[in-house]
Amino acid sequence: MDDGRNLAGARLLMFGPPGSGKGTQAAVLASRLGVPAISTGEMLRQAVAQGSDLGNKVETIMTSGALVDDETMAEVVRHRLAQKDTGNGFLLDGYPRTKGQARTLEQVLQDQDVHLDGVVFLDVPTEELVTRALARKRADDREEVIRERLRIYHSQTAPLLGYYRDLGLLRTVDGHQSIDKVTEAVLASLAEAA
Ligand code: B4P
Repeated sequence: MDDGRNLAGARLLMFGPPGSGKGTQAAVLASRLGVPAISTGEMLRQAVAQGSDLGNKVETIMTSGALVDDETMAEVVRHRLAQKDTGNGFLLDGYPRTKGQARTLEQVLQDQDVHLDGVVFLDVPTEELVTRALARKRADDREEVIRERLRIYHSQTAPLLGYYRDLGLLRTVDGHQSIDKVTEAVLASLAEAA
């Protein structure tokens, strides 16, 4: 089984519907690959917890299940990807979520003269997503909010799958198995493509 060593320095995206395990896998994979895990959801939740200007701006939006606007997210991501620790690869989780965000990311990477190495899509059936999110009990994990996040995912985020498929970057992994098995499947799919 691949231990991820040949993927050191990779620039990867974790892609999938809310509750598919992007954050869970990003944390495990980042430590296996020796790159930072960058979760836009986590960064926003931290901003809310700190009561910063950004946090105050996004709190209500997040609790409703809506997406934070592209301009705000561009600022957050541009700033984060300019940090030194991303120089030797990163695992971006939860960004991009719209076509505008995908264009921003492309521009940011182009400005740094680097490119993405892979986009991992975690495929999980909808009812399992709802079950997982309800079990998680985060502030935005009420059933009607979860369903709204799923609706937005299908209308605004899922279309990006075709975009990354056309670029030859998409690796689809069955996310409906144990956390360890998903990790191994992700590493295997990336190693196959490397
Ligand atoms: P996120 O933090 O990205 O939240 P998510 O998509 O709901 O969760 P994720 O897929 O990471 O699931 P997790 O690993 O936790 O976004 C939250 C909000 O922030 C958004 O709704 C939006 O408002 C805002 N936001 C973030 N990024 C944005 C952007 N780019 N643009 C605009 N707005 C943005 O896993 C879910 C649960 O399942 C966990 O409890 C986990 O333990 C469990 N689990 C994971 N893998 C499992 C497995 N294999 N089997 C069983 N359970 C599993």
